[in-house]
Amino acid sequence: MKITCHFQPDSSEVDRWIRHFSQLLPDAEVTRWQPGDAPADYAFIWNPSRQFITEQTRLKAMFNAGAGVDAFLKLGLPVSCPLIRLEDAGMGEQMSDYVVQAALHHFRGFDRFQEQQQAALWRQRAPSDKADFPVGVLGFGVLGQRVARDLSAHGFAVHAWARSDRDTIDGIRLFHGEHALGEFLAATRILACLLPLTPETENILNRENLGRLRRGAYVINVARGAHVVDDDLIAAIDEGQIAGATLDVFREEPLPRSHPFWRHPRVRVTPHIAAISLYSDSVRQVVEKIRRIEAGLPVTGVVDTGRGY
Ligand code: NDP
Ligand code: OXD
Repeated sequence: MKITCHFQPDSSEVDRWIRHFSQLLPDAEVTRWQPGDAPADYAFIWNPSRQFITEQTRLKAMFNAGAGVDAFLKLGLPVSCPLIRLEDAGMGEQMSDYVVQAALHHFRGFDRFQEQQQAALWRQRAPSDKADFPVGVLGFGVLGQRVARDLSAHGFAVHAWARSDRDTIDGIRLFHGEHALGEFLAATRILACLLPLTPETENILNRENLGRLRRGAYVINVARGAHVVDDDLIAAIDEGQIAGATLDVFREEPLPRSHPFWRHPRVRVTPHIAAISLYSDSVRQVVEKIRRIEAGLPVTGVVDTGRGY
């Protein structure tokens, strides 16, 4: 079996992925793709080049080295075999830690305590009630569900928004579809975005939708930068409609040094680290799926390219 690995931009990371694949599949030939290479059976990719797609015509599947496939689909390349994304693979726990800390940070008023420390000001605050801070999770997929459950376990009242109709799960009220977005937002005081980036979800955190949240709501975006209209978010924070934001993802990454998010006192910025693809967990998942495909069994995580996730 031949597995080819191709990342753009090319990086030394590829060697580490190759080592992990070789450990789990010692009989497989695992290589870094070079133009003109013979066809492989499987590909492990991030942002592949057009030449790669044109040349690798005999793939049984392409595995995306992350959960989100927006970067791949944006390339507009023809896809003639299943495109399979990572499902959790160790990202769920990281994502949950990130969102729970951001929600608690806001709920417990730690931003204010940080400001007080800068002024050497000792001032206690009466505790808030979690019942007054309902959390809305945009996207109730692999990661959204994990985050929603863990927020709920921390005592928050949690509701979520997805595309397809489902009942309440584990006490989490579910809204679905465009028509229910307004009701979902109106019920939300802390918003966590875990949507895939698709034509329907791009710019979803715009002036209108931010204005539909409860006044003083807090925004956590760990999905993709293009979900947020940056100027609208800054305006909503400056007007007091939004209390602040924790942002892990941006339209342009790295976030340009001149971007106002860096210096805004109510915005916390992290460099796209909410959930990192872990070598061993990811490769174990991919190898398990390769074994299933070889055995003629179905696999999960196959991207619906028409739907965009
Ligand atoms: P999933 O595909 O499992 O879940 C996507 C969820 O979004 C589903 O519940 C889906 O609804 C919902 N959804 C999609 N389109 C719409 C729509 N138009 N309206 C309402 N709901 C919609 O994705 P994951 O949970 O695995 O990952 C989510 C995203 O997180 C990734 O796409 C990626 O962008 C981001 N990510 C960020 C990382 C980081 O480090 N910052 C790390 C990993 C991922 P339904 O259930 O009905 O299909
Ligand atoms: C992903 C990411 O999509 O790291 O996996 O953003």
